[in-house]
Amino acid sequence: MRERTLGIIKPDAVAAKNASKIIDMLEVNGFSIIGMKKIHLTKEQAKKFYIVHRERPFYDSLTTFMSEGPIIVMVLEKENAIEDYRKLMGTTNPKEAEEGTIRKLFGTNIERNAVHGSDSMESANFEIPFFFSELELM
Ligand code: FUP
Repeated sequence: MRERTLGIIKPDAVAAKNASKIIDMLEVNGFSIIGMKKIHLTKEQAKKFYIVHRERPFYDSLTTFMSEGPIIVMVLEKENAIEDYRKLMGTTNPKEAEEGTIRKLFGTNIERNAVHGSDSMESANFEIPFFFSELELM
């Protein structure tokens, strides 16, 4: 089934000028970029985006990191996009990620791990409209 997922190039990867390499990997792997923009989240916006993690010990540090500099948010479309993009990203901790994955190539540690991707249809249905209005995706 053709699906949409939300991808984010995080502040570490944007600052390191790895965004174009990551976008290239997405295109080579068959993802269509339906929407894309560069934004700088406030801490409050980052807290809203990661609200599911509010009870976790890393919530404060994660949301400070996600608001430290600009990010690139993208709606990606392809057959099986959610699962396939998770595979292309690699595990949360870049040190454990498979060779050739985005996090293995561009991540630094479990927090500064270069990219985000929706982990389920339910997450995608929250995350896509968080950043994109219906009009932007027409
Ligand atoms: P993922 O879906 O792979 O992005 O991972 P999670 O949803 O488990 O975590 C969301 C983000 O929280 C990760 F991308 C990085 C951050 N995190 C930490 O900083 N420390 C942790 O121990 C776990 C996650």
